[in-house]
Amino acid sequence: MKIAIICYPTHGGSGVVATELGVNLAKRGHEIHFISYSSPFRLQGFQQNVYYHEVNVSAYPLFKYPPYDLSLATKIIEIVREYELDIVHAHYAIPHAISAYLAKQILHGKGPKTITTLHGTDITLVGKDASFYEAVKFSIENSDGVTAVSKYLTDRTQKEFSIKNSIKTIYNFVDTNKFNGIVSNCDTRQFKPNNEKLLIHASNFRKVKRLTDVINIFANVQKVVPSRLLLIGEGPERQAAHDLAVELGVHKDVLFLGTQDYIENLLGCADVFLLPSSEESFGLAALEAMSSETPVVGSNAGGIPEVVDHNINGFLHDVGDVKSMADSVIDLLTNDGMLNDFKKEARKAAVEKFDSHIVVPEYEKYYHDVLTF
Ligand code: GMT
Repeated sequence: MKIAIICYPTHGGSGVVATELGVNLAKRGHEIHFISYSSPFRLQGFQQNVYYHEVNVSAYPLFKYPPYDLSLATKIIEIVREYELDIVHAHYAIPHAISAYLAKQILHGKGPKTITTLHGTDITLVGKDASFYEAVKFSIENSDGVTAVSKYLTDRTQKEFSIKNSIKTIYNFVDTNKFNGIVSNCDTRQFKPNNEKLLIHASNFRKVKRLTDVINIFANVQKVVPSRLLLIGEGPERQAAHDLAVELGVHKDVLFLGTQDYIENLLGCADVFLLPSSEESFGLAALEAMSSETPVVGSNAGGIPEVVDHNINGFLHDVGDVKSMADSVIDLLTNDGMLNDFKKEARKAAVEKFDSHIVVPEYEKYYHDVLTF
């Protein structure tokens, strides 16, 4: 098949999933055309069967807000005409699904089928906003196929947007060969000079990630277990997290590593991954940690319980229950047998349920179903 993948190029989960999907489909012989405003960060080096097309947005002074969605629709039309695509797959509804719909209308419905994958905040936070709601609902109802990354997100979309067409749940996935927990190129001595235990968190540091809970959990753990905390990412809550770490006197053991392109080289260094989010459709970073043999302690919000099995490969507590989360981390870090069991179970779940070899063919099959419908 010839497939266009529309995505954000940044470090967020939706862009990661879209890029990994395209790369995996290309390896399986499909022709993949990424369309975005810059090259997706996980698209490194030349890849057979992969093309990248950049959307250029006009900066005419009249535009206070340059209309990216129109430029994207125009680019989709160009690529459809030039390469005779079968499928345009939009990742994240806003504005990608709307641009795909517009392109299809301009092509008089004769173009490729359009598929939208919902990733989370396009429904639960941004999409719910009154300024987007109707457009998101319309774009979902007018896609030829719609997928969501967890059952939770499927149900929530159907309920909150009163969507009548079916939404297929296709879980996010991980390359378990790449995220394999082998950390030979990870200088653990820099992170734990006195052989401390290591906690890790990776996100975009937005409010929804509850970064200050991460610091509070760590401060509680540190009272009992000599440990350090690695923070990967950048975002609006960074300063608040730093200030809290100073206030609690743990800042010397909190390492802000900034945004990292090769997170697989870090996740396996840690003993526990923290994910106390107030909202999470899936939690891709948690899955990448599990694949790296790092169990997860976090909240039971949204789709996280579909990824992390409480008391088997991690521990999940109510949002904001920092005390229970810290107690669970302490249990793991003070019981080597338990920690090893949880590490093995985390890896097993990633390999058996969420490996790219299992999930990517589900997308392939879904494409066939939509094309033959
Ligand atoms: O978590 C974010 O804020 C980034 C966001 C994105 O769209 O890039 O992540 C969402 O999509 C990921 C990939 O499907 C999911 O694993 C995340 O759980 C989801 N984030 C939220 O629902 C908050």
